[in-house]
Amino acid sequence: MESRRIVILTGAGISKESGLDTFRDPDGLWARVRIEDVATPEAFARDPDRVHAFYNHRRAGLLSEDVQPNAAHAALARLEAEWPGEVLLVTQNIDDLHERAGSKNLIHMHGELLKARCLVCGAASPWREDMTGDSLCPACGVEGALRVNVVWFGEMPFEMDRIYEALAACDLFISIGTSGNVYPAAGFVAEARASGRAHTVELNLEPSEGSSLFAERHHGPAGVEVPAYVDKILKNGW
Ligand code: BV8
Repeated sequence: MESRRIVILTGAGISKESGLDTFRDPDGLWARVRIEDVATPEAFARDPDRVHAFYNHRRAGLLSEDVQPNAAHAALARLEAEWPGEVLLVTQNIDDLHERAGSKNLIHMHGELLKARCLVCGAASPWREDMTGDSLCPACGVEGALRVNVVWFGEMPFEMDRIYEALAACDLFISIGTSGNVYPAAGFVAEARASGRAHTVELNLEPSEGSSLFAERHHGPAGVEVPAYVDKILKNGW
């Protein structure tokens, strides 16, 4: 019985064809705003309203009805459903397109745009409307103590122990739609290779920063490359 384990890492490129911005493409988010102004704890302490506005704009965009999971998201959900061994999907993305496509064994290492975290009680609650300095925590009711439940630069990503364990034990590591600029995610391919067992594959529009570390690379849009690769491994393995 096939029990080989697969770990998948996704980045903003997998959601591009669904209409969401990437970060470092010429038309990406960091071409319009500076990380230091909207995506660090210091930025939030300095100007919380500006940080709330940045995430409120992205949340409203994600919730618009023309933003839907694309064929790449669907292919990964199919792989999880049909592959006999474990498939762990680690996403850097804060959108909910993987869940909406049906993926279940999923870690949002950089958090979730549709969740609020309370700085008083620590609860993470579903959150779909604009967040302001007066918003009430759904769990404890305190006013004005909410932040978006994402990991900013300088903060510890979520579930790192579980991710490193999965990388050390996997037989296949697939990296999809990420530029390989941000750590620790950019170091995952090296972690997977360290076991000496994992086959490593990059599916990206263009070579990423860490492209040379992958044993196999396919460059093109995720909506084309991911379904093709999933079909291939479901039929013939790797
Ligand atoms: C950490 C959530 C310690 C918020 C994000 C100084 C102080 C403190 C830390 C640092 C420092 N200097 C460096 C660091 C480390 C820092 C870092 O790596 N900085 C970089 C800029 C050098 N990292 C951190 O701070 C991390 N925390 O280090 O804690 C630690 C260390 C080890 C172990 C444990 C703890 C926290 C980083 C998380 C920050 N939060 N997002 C939000 O979303 O607003 S990061 C943000 O950028 C995204 O979440 C994403 O994770 C990340 C990378 O972006 P990508 O997803 O790769 O997107 P990008 O646009 O870059 O690339 C898109 C790719 O898709 C491109 O290659 C493109 O060609 C391709 N593409 C485009 N279209 C398509 C496509 N591919 C396929 N199909 C298409 N159609």
